[in-house]
Amino acid sequence: MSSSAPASGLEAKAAKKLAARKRFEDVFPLLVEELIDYLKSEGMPAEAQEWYRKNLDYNTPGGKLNRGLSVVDTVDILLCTDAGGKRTRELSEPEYLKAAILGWCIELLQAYFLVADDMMDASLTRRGHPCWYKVQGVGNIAINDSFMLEAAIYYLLKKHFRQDSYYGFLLELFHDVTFQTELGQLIDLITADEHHVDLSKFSLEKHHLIVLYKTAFYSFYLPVACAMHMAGIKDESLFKHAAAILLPLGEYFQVQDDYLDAYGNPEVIGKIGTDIQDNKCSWPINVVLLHATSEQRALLDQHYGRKDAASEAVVKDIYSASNIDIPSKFAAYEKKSYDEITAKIAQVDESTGLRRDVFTSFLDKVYKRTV
Ligand code: DMA
Ligand code: MG
Ligand code: MG
Ligand code: MG
Repeated sequence: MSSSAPASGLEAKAAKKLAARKRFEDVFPLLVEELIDYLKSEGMPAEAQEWYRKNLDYNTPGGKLNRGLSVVDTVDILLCTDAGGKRTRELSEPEYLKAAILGWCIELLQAYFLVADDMMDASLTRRGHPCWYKVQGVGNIAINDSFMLEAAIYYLLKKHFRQDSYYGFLLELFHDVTFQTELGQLIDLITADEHHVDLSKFSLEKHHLIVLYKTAFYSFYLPVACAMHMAGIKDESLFKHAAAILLPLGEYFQVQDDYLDAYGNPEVIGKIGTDIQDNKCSWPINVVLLHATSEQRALLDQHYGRKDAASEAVVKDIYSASNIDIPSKFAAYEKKSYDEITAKIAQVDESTGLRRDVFTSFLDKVYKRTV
């Protein structure tokens, strides 16, 4: 296949995106070697080295890499564009490498959470493959494997950032955000009692708290805050300002995740939804509860949170019933969130060192996603 026509702007943009992703992906194997070398230096047997390599390779790359790539993109925007958005220089190779390592540390944090999350949620697939704990011979060893994914973060931070003035800030940030995420997972799990379904415990307020803590801090604030530290930003108020935009963006992202759990195509999202059977306080059920008739409510009380496909189907039928119509309510929510976040971004004062592009590029990565 050949074409003499010049690549359209869109094609050129897609090619650039693909190249950026490839450059980022190419850093990961170097980090795996550093981690395996550490095991070697500690005299760990070949079997342990191979196990850790497989854990790292199976669970870390292979996702959308939005979080990791956002660190690189943000460092690039902060260091290489002026107020107004004009490019002034390119990142040096060492600068790129450091940004990419920070990005991979966030992907490792994500891998750590997901390995554990899939066990706790009794999920079957992740990124189109069996969940790690479901892999032959892994089982409960996945618990320790999740800890070892987390440990990789601090090994790499120490190795590559110990000499930097902001090393302490990075450590504090990763620790704080991990704690916040674990708080979110805790309330997600205890609101989803497997043996006692009580829909009156759910509300959109509770949902807001769950998603803010379990997703927004680590997925949206953390990548940008890491990049801001690397770019030398010290002013606390700028971190607060960034959070005021990124946390609502993170909430929007988790509402998408909740919606896709019921309405996404498993072939595309790479995972089979479990929220209804798991009795989760997810976005669709909370919206449904606001609009259900008493007959629908009785059916929901009877079928939500039951571990069988027939009950799940009854619940999904109610989600799509004409008086409820979750897909159109979601579309409205999506538009409203986009408009609100865009308005917040427009208020960023670029003379402070922040850049609107940091936020628009993150928003563009997730707006109207189907994956
Ligand atoms: C994800 O919540 C949150 C963390 C911290 C992994 P979730 O269980 O809805 O995620 P998923 O749908 O990917 O299993
Ligand atoms: Mg889950
Ligand atoms: Mg979960
Ligand atoms: Mg989910």
